[in-house]
Amino acid sequence: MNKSRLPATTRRPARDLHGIARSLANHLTYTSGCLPSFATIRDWYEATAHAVRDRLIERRLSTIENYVEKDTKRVYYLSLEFLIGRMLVDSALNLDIEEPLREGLLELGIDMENVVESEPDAALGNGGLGRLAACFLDSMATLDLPGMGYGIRYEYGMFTQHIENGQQVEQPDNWLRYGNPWEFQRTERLYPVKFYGRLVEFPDADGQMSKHWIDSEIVMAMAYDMPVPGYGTDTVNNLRLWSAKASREFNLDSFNAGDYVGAVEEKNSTENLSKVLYPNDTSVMGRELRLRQQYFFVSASLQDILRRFSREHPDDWELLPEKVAIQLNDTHPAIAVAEMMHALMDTYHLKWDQAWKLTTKIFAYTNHTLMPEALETWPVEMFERVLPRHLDIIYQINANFLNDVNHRFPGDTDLLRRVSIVDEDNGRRVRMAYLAIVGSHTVNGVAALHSELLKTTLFADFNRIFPGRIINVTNGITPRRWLNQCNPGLSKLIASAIGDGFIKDLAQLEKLVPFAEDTEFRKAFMQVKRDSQARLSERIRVHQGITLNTAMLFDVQVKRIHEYKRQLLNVLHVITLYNRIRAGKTEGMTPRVVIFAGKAAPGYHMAKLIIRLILDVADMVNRDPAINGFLRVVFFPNYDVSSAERIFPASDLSEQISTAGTEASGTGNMKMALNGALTIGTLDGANIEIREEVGEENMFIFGLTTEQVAELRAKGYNPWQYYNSNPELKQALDMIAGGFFSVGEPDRYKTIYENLLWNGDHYLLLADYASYVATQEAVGALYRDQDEWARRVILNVARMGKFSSDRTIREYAQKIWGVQPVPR
Ligand code: 26Q
Repeated sequence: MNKSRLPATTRRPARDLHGIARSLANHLTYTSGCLPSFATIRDWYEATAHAVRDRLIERRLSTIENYVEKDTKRVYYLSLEFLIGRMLVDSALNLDIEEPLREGLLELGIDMENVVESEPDAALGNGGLGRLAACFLDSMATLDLPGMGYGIRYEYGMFTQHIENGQQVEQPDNWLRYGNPWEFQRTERLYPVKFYGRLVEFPDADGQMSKHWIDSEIVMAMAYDMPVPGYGTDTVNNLRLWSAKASREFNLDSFNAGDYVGAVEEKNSTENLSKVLYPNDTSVMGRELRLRQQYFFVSASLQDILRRFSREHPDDWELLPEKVAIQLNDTHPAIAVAEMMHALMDTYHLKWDQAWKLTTKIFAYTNHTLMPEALETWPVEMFERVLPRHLDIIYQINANFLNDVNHRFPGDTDLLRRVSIVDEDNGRRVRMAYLAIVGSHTVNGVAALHSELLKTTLFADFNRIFPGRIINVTNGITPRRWLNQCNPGLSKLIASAIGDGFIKDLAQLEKLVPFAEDTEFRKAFMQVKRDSQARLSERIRVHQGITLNTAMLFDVQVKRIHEYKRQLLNVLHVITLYNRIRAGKTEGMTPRVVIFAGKAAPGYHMAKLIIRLILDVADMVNRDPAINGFLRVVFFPNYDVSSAERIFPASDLSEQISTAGTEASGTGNMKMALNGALTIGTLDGANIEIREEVGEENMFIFGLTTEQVAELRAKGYNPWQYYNSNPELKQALDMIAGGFFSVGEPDRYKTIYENLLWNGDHYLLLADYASYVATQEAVGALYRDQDEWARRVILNVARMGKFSSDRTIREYAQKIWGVQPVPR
């Protein structure tokens, strides 16, 4: 390896106020090309981002140098989603230049707040899974781990949500419209990715028969790099996103044939590959373009990984698993198992057995859902057309696997049928989760309950076949973005009590426990909360014309809209409060504002109908002065990372009310508790572990447990029984069904009513209703004792240390990847 040192003339750009102010002015002139007097806020954003970026580059280069020099094992996190949000403040804080930046801008007459708000929110993800990937990148860099993310540079991220006529309307998210100052285009990092064509078999030079994939179409993958700075360290890792470019040869064919327009059209259709992020939508599952996106980024990433490895360790393939660990973020990149075999055998000419041994030492797979309808499968017919070589490899993997199983469990033909990677019962489909399990050394769930359920239900057969392969690594969140950055007031208050070590070592929050007994500290804490609520309220007043009062309890449910998450149960509670207020039963009632936010997948009709109902109920409640002293309802549109950063610090009550056994982990639950909310929740996902940490007396748990859910379903659940025996529940449901909230269109919510009563109420809302409403009363009662409320909130914050993604990433590093920190 010839070492490529930084040129001696390279100087670290200054980080003091003076140096930064100069840098801002320079970039305004030489990068944005404009005079201060004519500069728009976007010009200032561009100049500011470049000033920060300059201070990342040198660290990025020395990080690369460090990894190469020490010949370290690398971790590659393959994910179709990285929900990174805005980068400016995050980078500035991680580099410790936020203050001089703010001052420098002020000297130039610019309020940094406005600059920050003009950055588009990079929404290259749907929700929890994508945000988890972004938190993991932050933690890997902060822990000096040689980790790298690989994904797609979608031209359009998650759609933006608008509310028109009381309904969700989707608009494309053209986040790259004005360019992206954080990315580095790598025009030389270009790989061909093949699609379609056919397989033929003929002998190689050495006379061995081998498979050849011919007549394929080629799309080029071009790399774009985004720096990922760690906090309080010089490490800057990399997120490499692939963009599709039409290949030159491919165009030439058509040009030569004289079809100019056709050639350009074709170019367009290939470049469509990286055009848009798919929403998490069962109705679009099985789309060919999605399979092609998956293969596109997997193939480019593996080519890149293997090129890096073979450059550093020519021909030493046995070393591969000691230098490379690859994490599959759900099954979305699971085709990587077959692609690794394809690359090792067809490009690097390894034999099957050696290639397979290496492959299964490299991959690990994280599962994020138990819901059978969310598991990815592809029709064999489509697979064969798009990726003929890979289907062939999968058949061989499956044959070897089933053969092993048959030897170990002789005669159990039903077992073979159940675990086959190719599902032969539902019109022949490739089961990507099974491919991922068979091709990985470790499979993990994302919370203790979830991993347990994987072992006993969804993957029980595999747990028997591969004992010990399935483990748990509970999710976490990065305290940099989700405390220090989004809640500077709270962060400073905590630091004034225990120092600022918690930002890098969240377990230190434990030192706050004694402060829960300190009246002054409680007051200061609640004042910080009020300030955040005032900030959020101002936003809501300006954009929605709804005025809030920070003395109210801020009751918050923000997350994707999904039936299993039970936003409808929350609505039933809201309607119940409404009815009590109308009936004058307000004695002892705590005024509250119920805030919802979340996107519904465009093809998920029930989810969209739920949004519509929330908006209709909100309208009725907010308009009525007799009601709105006690109750207000807000639907905050276009929930994204940036709005989450505003909402979490303002929340008093965190709604985590999924049917037990359905939410794999949840991470919003962690974000709200860390920002000083108490949780009302079921014993589901990570709620269980949060309760273990904060103590059951400091959390509001209600509803059926996973076991009780199973029992109730087994004995035959009858929603009518709850309807008929609970007058408040009956009244609320009858109002929905009777058009009370949809005057002029009484049938608008008929399907909701039907689902809950006639179609079996799959998520058991009615069964949990009474317990939920009673628990909400206890919440309201406690809130009236502000001092005691504050005490419990502080205890919650103090005991959230476990849920730092730093802890999560340390566990991945030890239990799965076998990598160690590589500080400079
Ligand atoms: C599938 C097929 C076609 C198109 C899109 C998809 C798709 C996209 C995104 C399927 C699923 C997702 C995202 C799932 C997700 O966010 N799951 C959440 O992951 C979190 C992190 O582990 C958990 O905390 C949540 O409980 C889980 O719901």
